[in-house]
Parts: sequence; structure tokens; C-alpha cells
Amino acid sequence: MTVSGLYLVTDRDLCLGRPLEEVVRQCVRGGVSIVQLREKNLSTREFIEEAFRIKAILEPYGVPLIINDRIDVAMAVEAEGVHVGQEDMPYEKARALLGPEAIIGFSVETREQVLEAEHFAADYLGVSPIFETPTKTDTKGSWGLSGMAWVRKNSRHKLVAIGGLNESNLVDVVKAGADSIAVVSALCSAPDPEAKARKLKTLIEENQGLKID
Ligand code: TZP
Ligand code: MG
Repeated sequence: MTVSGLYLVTDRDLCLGRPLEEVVRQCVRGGVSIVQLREKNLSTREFIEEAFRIKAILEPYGVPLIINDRIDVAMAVEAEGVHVGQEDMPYEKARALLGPEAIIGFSVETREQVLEAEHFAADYLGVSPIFETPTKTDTKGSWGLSGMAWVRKNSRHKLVAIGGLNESNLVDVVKAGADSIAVVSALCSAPDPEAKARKLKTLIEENQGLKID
């Protein structure tokens, strides 16, 4: 599977009171390519039950399910992969547990981490955050467009950009080298997630050929 297009990262608290499943269903109808289930407050049991429900929604569309952080949950529901941050399970351990076929994404917040990740066969790097965002505030600065371009030049990996991205700025991020654009609030809090997903996906696809080298 190649990492590209529009990447939804979920946040149930930003769904304007709508069930998360409904928002995810609308997003995949609108053309989201990958979904990461990100849950910070559910019990393990609830997380697994939720992951099974989301997986059932994604399967008919062939959209892979990525579980944030929790290797055990990913294994329990046979998700396609996991996303791990710098404070989570080390990449090598996650790979050893999940095997060669799993999609494993790895967050990078500094230049040192990008260079270190060259040693890992990660399926993508999450370039995090591109811009400051109220959705996640425990971040160390932000990459900006010039940082994104630096990562593109210095990494062999597929790059998923995340943080403060929406229709007003994602074209610049694609041109700076992102293979995929990940969003939380732009989709979860959209009045019409399906229409918004369609719009963002089209913008990404229209501009993917215009990357600055
Ligand atoms: N990781 C880095 S920034 C972020 C995550 C999960 C949140 C991005 O949220 P939004 O609403 O798309 O800015
Ligand atoms: Mg994490």
C-alpha cells in the first residue's frame, strides 16, 4: 500500500456531537485514503470495540485502519498498522511485534529524528506539527513550510504532514513535498465531512504533480 492522498486522524471530541462512526463513514465516502483511530481516554475494551466498528466501515472501501500508539489494540483487531510517536513504543519493537506487512508510521518532530529514522523501514514519517494547532498543544515548535521542504530533501520515506492543515494551506504543504495530508479538525469538525473530504482530496491530487524539488 502506498501512503498518499488524504489521511483522517480521528478525535471523537471534535465531531460536533455526532457519532465518530458516522463522521468516519462520511469521510471515506468523500475519498479519505487512510484512517488513524486516535483515542486518548477510552478503556482498552472500548478502544477494541470501537476499532472493530471502524474497521467494518473501512473494509468495503479498501481504506486501511491505523491505530494510534496501541500495538496491542492493532493486533487484537488485525488493523493494517499503527502510528507511533517519539514517546511510544520504539519503531523496531513495533515492527518486531507486527511483522513486515504492517503499515508503521513514525512521528518526527526534529531534524535529528528525521535523520535517525533513515535507519528504520517505516512506511511513512508523520512530519509533526507543520503549523501550531489547538488540537495538539504538547508539541515542540512547528516545522513550517521550509521545515517540510527540509524533511523532503533529507528523508527517503513517504511523508505525511500533520498539524493545522486545511484547504487554505495544504496546497503549499503538498508543493513542499508531502505525500499525504493528515487532518483532524478540518474533517471531524466539518459541517459536511463528506463534501470537505472530497474538496481536500481534490486539492491534494491536483497539486501532487507540482512538487518543488
Ligand atoms: N499530531 C501532530 S499535530 C496533531 C497530531 C495528532 C493534531 C492535528 O490536528 P489538526 O486539527 O488537523 O490541526
Ligand atoms: Mg502517540
